[in-house]
Amino acid sequence: MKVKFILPALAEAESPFWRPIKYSLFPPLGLATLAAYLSPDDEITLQDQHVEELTFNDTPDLVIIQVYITNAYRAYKIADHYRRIGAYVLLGGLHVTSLPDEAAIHADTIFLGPGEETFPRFLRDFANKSPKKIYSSAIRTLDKIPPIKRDLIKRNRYLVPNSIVVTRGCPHHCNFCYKDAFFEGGKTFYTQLVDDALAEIDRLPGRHLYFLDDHLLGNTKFASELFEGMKGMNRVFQGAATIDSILRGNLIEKAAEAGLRSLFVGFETFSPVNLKQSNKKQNLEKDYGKAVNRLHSLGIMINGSFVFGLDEDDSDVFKRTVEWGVENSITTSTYHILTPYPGTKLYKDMENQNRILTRNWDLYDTRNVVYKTTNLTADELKNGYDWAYKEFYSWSNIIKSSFKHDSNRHKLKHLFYSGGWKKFEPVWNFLIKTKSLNNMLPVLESILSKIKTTDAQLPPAEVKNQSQQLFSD
Ligand code: B12
Ligand code: SF4
Repeated sequence: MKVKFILPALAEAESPFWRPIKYSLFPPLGLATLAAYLSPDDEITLQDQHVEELTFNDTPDLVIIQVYITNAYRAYKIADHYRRIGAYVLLGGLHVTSLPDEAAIHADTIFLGPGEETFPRFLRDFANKSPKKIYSSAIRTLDKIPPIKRDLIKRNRYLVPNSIVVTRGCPHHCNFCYKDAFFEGGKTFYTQLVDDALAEIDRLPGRHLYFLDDHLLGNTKFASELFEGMKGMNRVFQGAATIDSILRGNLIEKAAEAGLRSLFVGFETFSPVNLKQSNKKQNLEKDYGKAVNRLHSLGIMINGSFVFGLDEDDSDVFKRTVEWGVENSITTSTYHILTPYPGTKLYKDMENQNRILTRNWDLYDTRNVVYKTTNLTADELKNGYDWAYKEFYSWSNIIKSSFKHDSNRHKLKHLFYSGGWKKFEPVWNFLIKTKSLNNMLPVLESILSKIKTTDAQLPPAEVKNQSQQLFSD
């Protein structure tokens, strides 16, 4: 059987805001996970429109498309094309789970929730010529899942080919998050067996890993054993976790020992009213500064996530948030305009209050205001958001923020990581065009290498040597 997997690109791919590098980071892990359930006799192709042109002159028997909210319209068009030429088309992923009726019009079969149990079930039914219209995931386990079919991934097109997920979901329930909607009808947080996770890590070449788990520290026992097993594997890795998990116990030290060098942290807002409204209990009454200091003392860089437009936000929120980030040496900041994704509690609340302004899903990219605001006007919110990005990533703030670290090596790492990410677009574009992005991996690994305590407070001449070393060791 000829099987084609497609990850369509989001609408933004055709806009002036398109940053090719942002979408050349991670390969389509979800699709490569599903491909592992096919038979060795199947002829499989996988195309990711973020990094390659899709071909439409083929005639696959089965087409499998992953639908995010911001690629939904494009996904539907691609699905319509393949159905017209007689292929059997499957749609699944977050957006299909949130809005099954919308997606069903464009598919032969749709899938709700994760695919590890439903996709093999479908394959059996398909072989028996009795596929159903809808498969809904009820059994949630990652035990005995086959190894991801990574040979389908064109590694040289991605900056971070070694992405990995060892858990699914998250133990928390923030009301703007997709997670409860996607995992409805079963467990909303579960992990792989530690040995299976370690085996998957072992299969990945090089040193660098990026854990895409929503909350890598979410299950203390699992994470502890994982980090214990990773000691001595000589890895450097990045991941995501919540404030409370950074402050609690000594899990974060274990993570650092295993190779954690940069962490995505959902600070989101400084306002307790906003936190309560978002059901973000894990951040309430937590000392953000203390969490930051703890990470820095372990040599871990921080990617802070912040949301603008929650009901208590006023016109000062942008300045306050950027200043805090710079003062606290946050390496990279990801700002979002609050976005009510269909299926979330936030969406339901806003719908009940008649606050949803548009259902054009292309605009649900966290860069546009799609709902009626309260304290801020829509223009203030959009302009403040644009200003915050510009201001945080101004050279003066990057330098100021980098030089607040105690250790000279940390100063340099911060400078290269943050400056490199936002200020060298032509270099990234060149690497993407020449399909040589993965040549940057050793540089990234070097920037993420360990900060030794002896690196602190080196004299200026040493700082220069260190900067040369960053790109050579
Ligand atoms: C990596 C990632 C990205 C990457 C690229 C995605 C890629 N190459 O796969 C980048 C950086 C490009 C990205 C960008 C954005 N992202 Co993003 N991203 C993620 C992240 C962290 C991991 C995705 C992942 O690999 N998961 C692991 C794999 C195994 O799971 P999976 O992909 O969901 O696939 C499983 C199921 O969905 C299902 N499945 C999927 N498709 C199909 C199809 C069929 C037929 C079947 C049977 C099953 C099936 O089976 C798979 C196995 O269980 C998720 C958070 C998360 N933990 O999922 C956010 C997430 C998907 N991103 C999100 C957002 C908001 C964005 C942005 C809009 C942010 C922005 N402001 O720019 C953009 C736009 C993305 C787009 N393309 O439209 C939201 C999506 C919300 C929504 N309702 O759509 C998420 C959920 C984060 C969050 N908590 O809000 N993202
Ligand atoms: S902590 Fe993060 S992943 Fe978990 S529910 Fe909240 S926003 Fe979603």
